[in-house]
Amino acid sequence: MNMDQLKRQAAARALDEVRDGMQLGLGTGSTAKHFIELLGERVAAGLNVIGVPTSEATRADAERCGVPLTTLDEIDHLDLTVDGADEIDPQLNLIKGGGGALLREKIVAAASDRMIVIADDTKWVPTLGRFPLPVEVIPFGLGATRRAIEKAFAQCGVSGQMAVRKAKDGHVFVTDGGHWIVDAQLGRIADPASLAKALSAIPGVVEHGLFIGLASSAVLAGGDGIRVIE
Ligand code: ABF
Repeated sequence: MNMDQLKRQAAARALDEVRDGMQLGLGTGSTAKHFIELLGERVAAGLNVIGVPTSEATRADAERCGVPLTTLDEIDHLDLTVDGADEIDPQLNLIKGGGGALLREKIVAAASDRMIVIADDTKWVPTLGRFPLPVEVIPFGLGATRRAIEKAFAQCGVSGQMAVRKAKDGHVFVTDGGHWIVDAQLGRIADPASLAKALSAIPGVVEHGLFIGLASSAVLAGGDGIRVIE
């Protein structure tokens, strides 16, 4: 089974948790896209759900698949969010944001009663940090923000190269919110909760890709089958 088939398997398993009438957070990325496609098939067959997309890309996918959409201004909570991740540790802490949608992903996950992470099992790691940590920043005063980020890293016992993310065309990558992303190669984050807190305290940091205590379960698809971690 190839990687794409594994992602679809994880998405299908998460779909089992969806009930009629649910208000859903719709994640971003290739695994979440499988979920949206499968959800669209169920909607076409009569399932009544409504979703909040975590990116403009996901909004387009959901519209194409016929999944009805709403916003967090129109509804007061979400029952379930299903989203991918770049890394998942045994405490279900995550690194997200490789796709650049971390801000909306975190707002949606935090507004949700439950969050299921879907992924192929290569995303499962003993310790977060091999994947570069995305930090979404305001372009104004970036030099000062970078220095503050470095200080936060030092306080939390990590260090590594930082680079402003570029889009495929070579220009600076701009998020759906109009911000930039700095990716930090940290290698190993021994205390992700402390680092998350330190980064959140920096004025020029809009959000960061550490999702601490937000995921309720993870569905990991691998060669040996599906593993659900709670
Ligand atoms: C989003 O998409 C992310 O936060 C993460 O960066 C990425 C995972 O993508 P994929 O499912 O394509 O590996 O969920």
